[in-house]
Amino acid sequence: MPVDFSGTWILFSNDNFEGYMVALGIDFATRKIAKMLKPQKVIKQDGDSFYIHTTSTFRDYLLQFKVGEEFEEDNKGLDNRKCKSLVTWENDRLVCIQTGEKKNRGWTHWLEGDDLHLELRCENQVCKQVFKRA
Ligand code: VLP
Repeated sequence: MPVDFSGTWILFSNDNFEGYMVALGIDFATRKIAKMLKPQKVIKQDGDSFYIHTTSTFRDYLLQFKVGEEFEEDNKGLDNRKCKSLVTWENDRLVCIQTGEKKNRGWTHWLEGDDLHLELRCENQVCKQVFKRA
């Protein structure tokens, strides 16, 4: 049975989000708001086609992609830097490389028990988020 990330997920823990945001150049006022948020993720997965909608009371971010197909990402409402993104499977983990101005930028999603895990990387910073099913 292949892994299925589909569902509605709520942020449960968020380790070093501050460091990740600083690495992305997010300003102080925005960081102050952003770190108070409890974002949700709605994920719809159809084979290798993904819809990942991260929503919060402050901003939303929608990402749609197909595994193995590079796409332009605008990061609108996040740091607004454009990059080229490619998501691939590494065993049951979904690994995204975001090539652009920022070095070592990307993320990894995986399931562990009943939880959704997300590691966000930028430069030398790693943010670790865990989500629970809504
Ligand atoms: C910007 C950095 C907070 C902080 C300011 C806005 C959207 C994997 C991937 C799919 C992400 C989420 C990135 C969060 C970076 C915030 C607004 C927070 C709510 O998710 O699921 O896009 O990259």
